[in-house]
Amino acid sequence: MYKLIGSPKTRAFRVMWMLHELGEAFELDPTPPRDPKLAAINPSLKVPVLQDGSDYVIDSVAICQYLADKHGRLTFKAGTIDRAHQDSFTQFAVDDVESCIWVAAKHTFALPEEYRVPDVKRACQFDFDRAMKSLSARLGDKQFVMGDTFTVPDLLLGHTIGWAASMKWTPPDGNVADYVARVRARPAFAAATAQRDALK
Ligand SMILES: N[C@@H](CCC(=O)N[C@@H](CS)C(=O)NCC(=O)O)C(=O)O
Repeated sequence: MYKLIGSPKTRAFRVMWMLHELGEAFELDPTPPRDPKLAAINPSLKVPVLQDGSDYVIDSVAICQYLADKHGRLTFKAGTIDRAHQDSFTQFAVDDVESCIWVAAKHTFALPEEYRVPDVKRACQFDFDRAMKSLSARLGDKQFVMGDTFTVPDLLLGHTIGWAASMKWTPPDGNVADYVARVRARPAFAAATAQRDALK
């Protein structure tokens, strides 16, 4: 059975959601970020970490893609043009969407206080709004970024754009807002949310 290490209030939530999508059993170890016990597994002391047998995989995106590949679901096959487009959306989720949210979050609470520059958040919001316009154009009237098939980048975008709402950043009414609502209405998202909230 898999073991997921990381408080579900963190990016570990993505992996929980993924495991629920796949219907895979897992043990949850809600270790918080920067816990010294992480040092032996991840020198950056970040979560999540997935334990698979005697192996540990770090980074939520790598873990989600690994699980999708291993179980042959929520992904196109490596080496196909569809996979190239899918991976392009994954990179977009990380580079264009997550990076501005994470930088803003760091300058709100994560960095030591003396390193926080509050004005950075305005620039991050500008970047986020730009990413939402780009996503709107790339998504068009498709159900999911790759068409009718829900894949790894949909999970990452659904999680990350939802996270942005905690800073009151939301996509304008339209195809992206509808897409995010659609993705977050999935039963596996509800199951992961219930599991997270039960730990509060
Ligand atoms: N790219 C990594 C980022 C992991 C990450 O930054 N996790 C946060 C919690 S969501 C963390 O552990 N932060 C501790 C720190 O930045 O020191 C991933 O997606 O897993």
